[in-house]
Amino acid sequence: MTVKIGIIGTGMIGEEHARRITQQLTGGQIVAVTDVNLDQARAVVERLGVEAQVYEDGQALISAENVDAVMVTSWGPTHEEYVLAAIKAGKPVFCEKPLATTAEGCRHIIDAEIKANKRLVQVGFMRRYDSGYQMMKAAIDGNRLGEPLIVHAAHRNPEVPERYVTPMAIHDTLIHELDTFRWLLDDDYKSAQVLFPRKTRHAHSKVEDPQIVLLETVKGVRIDVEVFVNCKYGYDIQCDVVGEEGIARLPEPQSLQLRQAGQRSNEILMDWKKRFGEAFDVELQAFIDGVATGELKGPSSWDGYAAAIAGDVCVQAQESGGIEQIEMPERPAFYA
Ligand code: NAI
Ligand code: NAD
Ligand code: ISE
Repeated sequence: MTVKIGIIGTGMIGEEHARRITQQLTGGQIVAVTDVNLDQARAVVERLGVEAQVYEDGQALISAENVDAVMVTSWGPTHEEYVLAAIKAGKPVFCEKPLATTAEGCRHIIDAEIKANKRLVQVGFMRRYDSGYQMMKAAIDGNRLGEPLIVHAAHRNPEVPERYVTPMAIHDTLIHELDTFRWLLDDDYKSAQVLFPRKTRHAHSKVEDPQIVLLETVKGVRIDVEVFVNCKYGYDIQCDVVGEEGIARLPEPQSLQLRQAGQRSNEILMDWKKRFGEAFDVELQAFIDGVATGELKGPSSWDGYAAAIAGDVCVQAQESGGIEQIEMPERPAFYA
């Protein structure tokens, strides 16, 4: 079966995902696209050389008869509306992170999916498909470190645009760590605090940068994450899990070591596209296969909701400066 896919939002990642499905992956075909900027949607269809219809808006695309599955890759604030519409139409939907920009928005999606009585949503938390994180998870689950006690992590981007403001360090950036550590440690969060070190001169006026997020989990693991989105030197994702009997470190992306002109050096990547390229491939192939077999297995709406609850509390902690408690509701049996 070829899964016929419609893409809402043909910006940077929408185009990347469409290219992957068309040129690299198997079993999927882009048959429909839309974007608030219709010229951009047309340009992507042309650049990829696909036979896809350009729809006036997301709602029209979702209702199109030949669209089997939907991918939402538009701006975060638009995700909730499109995911709800796809669920209403009974169509599987891959939604880029965040599932919705608030926990309340995610809750609406959970309620709709439970009402539909079928798992229809996969959230774009691609780090779960990264081979490095998978090796770390296997080491933790195989008890090779003993019980995890501490996590030290960093999420660094070279720079961000003017529209990126202080809370986006949580909703747009830390959201990946918020999902990753729940999955990696098989745990949930209990409290959060955000500290603001001295601000870099490279950050514009509306973003505090860097930030340090301190999290505590239900099992008592302490996590520190440096979010530094104007670090200039590269796109750099770091993670160490300290256990009772050992430490697991996230592998660096493979790169050539050069000895030249009196120096030994390795390239550092400059953006997320290359760093998580293979993870995006595996993630989207899993979505296509899940649609084809009628069984989606990747990160669920519940994972999107859990990350959003913790994210909302981190934003409160940014504002209060204090330690804020994170209350996770009980997981419905539907998401067991
Ligand atoms: P972008 O700004 O390049 O693309 C977004 C596109 O959505 C634009 O073309 C815009 O015109 C379109 N759009 C906005 N509102 C729309 C609407 N209501 N209907 C149709 N189209 C609409 O943004 P980018 O970087 O591609 O990010 C898109 C999403 O992907 C975001 O949710 C972002 O968080 C996520 N993302 C995830 C990454 C990951 O590592 N998983 C990496 C980069 C982005
Ligand atoms: P982008 O700005 O390049 O693209 C967003 C696109 O959405 C634009 O083309 C915009 O015109 C379109 N759009 C906005 N509102 C729309 C609407 N109502 N209907 C249809 N289209 C609409 O952004 P991006 O970098 O591609 O990010 C898009 C999403 O992907 C975001 O949610 C972002 O968080 C996520 N993202 C995830 C990763 C990741 O690592 N998983 C990386 C980048 C972006
Ligand atoms: C972007 O939207 C992503 O999702 C990237 O993975 C992340 O590293 C970056 O900080 C975000 O802006």
